[in-house]
Amino acid sequence: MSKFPKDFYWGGAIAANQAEGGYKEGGKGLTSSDVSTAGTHTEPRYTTYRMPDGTEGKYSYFGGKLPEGAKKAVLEGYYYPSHEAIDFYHRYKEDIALFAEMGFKMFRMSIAWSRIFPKGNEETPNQAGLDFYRDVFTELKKHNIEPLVTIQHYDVPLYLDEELGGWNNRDTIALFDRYTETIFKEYKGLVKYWLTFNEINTSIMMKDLIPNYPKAAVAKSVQLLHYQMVASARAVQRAHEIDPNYVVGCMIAGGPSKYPLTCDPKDVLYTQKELQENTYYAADTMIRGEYPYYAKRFWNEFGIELDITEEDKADLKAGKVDMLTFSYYSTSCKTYRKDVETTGGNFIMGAKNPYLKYSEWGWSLDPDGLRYCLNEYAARYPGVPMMVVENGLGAVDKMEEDGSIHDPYRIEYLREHIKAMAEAIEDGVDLRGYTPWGCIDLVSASTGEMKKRYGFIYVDKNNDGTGTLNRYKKDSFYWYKKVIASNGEELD
Ligand code: BGP
Repeated sequence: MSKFPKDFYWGGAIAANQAEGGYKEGGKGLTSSDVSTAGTHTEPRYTTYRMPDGTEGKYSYFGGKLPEGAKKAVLEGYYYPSHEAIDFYHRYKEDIALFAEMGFKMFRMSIAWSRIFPKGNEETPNQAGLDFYRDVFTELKKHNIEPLVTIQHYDVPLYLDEELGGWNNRDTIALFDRYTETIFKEYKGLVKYWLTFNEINTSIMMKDLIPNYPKAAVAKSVQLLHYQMVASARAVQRAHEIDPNYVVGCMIAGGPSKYPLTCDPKDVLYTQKELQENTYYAADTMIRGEYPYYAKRFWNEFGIELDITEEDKADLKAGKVDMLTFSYYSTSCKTYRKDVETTGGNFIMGAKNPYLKYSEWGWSLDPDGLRYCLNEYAARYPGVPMMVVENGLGAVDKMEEDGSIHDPYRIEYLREHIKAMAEAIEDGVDLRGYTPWGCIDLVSASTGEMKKRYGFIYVDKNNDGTGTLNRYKKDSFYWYKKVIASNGEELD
């Protein structure tokens, strides 16, 4: 007997800026990703810019800064992976047919805000953008695949970001409201499940990622997060007004996926504090409708005077999310000591865990950690359903001469994580869906590479942008098809 509920949502996930391409088509405005170059595991991605006198340059988010007066710009001579990505914009029918062949019940994707409002502040939406997503949702419906739609997956219209202050400006809440109202009305009947912001907690995590991150920058990201959480709470209310059947979730980067490096109580307390600030702070607020008890001390330590109004508080209360979703790739270890070996990893860098193996990109492989996270979340938020909306192994795949791709390492990774979810369900966790990341190969968010592949479907495209863009089924494609058909029972 399968441990998964019979209507469990098996599927996969992508995001607009990493898959669509067509970056200037259908009236789309530029976004922050469109000015971001490709990097590698060791070389950062750069944002390119132009000075008023025409001088051109680039800077990296890690340590660099946009010079005074510069404007982010697409420049000649650079390669920008988002411009074509995997061309989902033109090939979505073929891709959705492949997802359907695997038996997908759910497909997580995002809407690019700049397709709907190219600059972010227009009075009326861009029809071609609305039509594009209508076509995609209609195609999904034809195949009985339920969309799970992320409203902002990292990507904001560049104009909004640069000229209007982006999420540092309270006024963006109203622009987001216009955007969400538009799409909630437009896609009523086609979409049921929404996620407001992808990995909303990542802005706050920067303080532990970048060495000597200035206090003022922490204050800025805490304020930005506040505006986003208010915007999210308004979106939840808006969604329920427009269609009471809408289910709106938050999306948190990682679970409580941090272990104390040692049993030194100092490490334990250090880890607890990190979890509170980086993970629970956002989840608690969005799920419980108010800031948690430890928020005040956190604000004080960083000298933060939060701009929060009575209306904000009322919105947070009235706009509690309906479900909790999160990404889970790996775990890390935390210690207050500075003299330990650290590891890479997507926003979870930390001390190396001697009990775990690591991927080529330095991410730990820890299926037990997923069961642990699901249980921790379930205990903290009783009655709140969950979905794991990102999980997977970024790896280099090799296509054989006959077009086959053997990816046993990916199958093994996913198998172990599915087993962990089954255990968690047996533990009593209310888990409703699983959409592994990059179900079709796409551009890596952290490095901009193509060779860091997650998919069941191989896309013939290289790091430098060459390739036919043809799609091929990997071994994991056939394997996942069996997993879905057996509702998670047949895992070999
Ligand atoms: C998450 C992002 C995704 C995705 C994933 C994998 O943080 O939500 O957009 O890209 O990580 O990361 P990467 O692409 O860097 O391997």
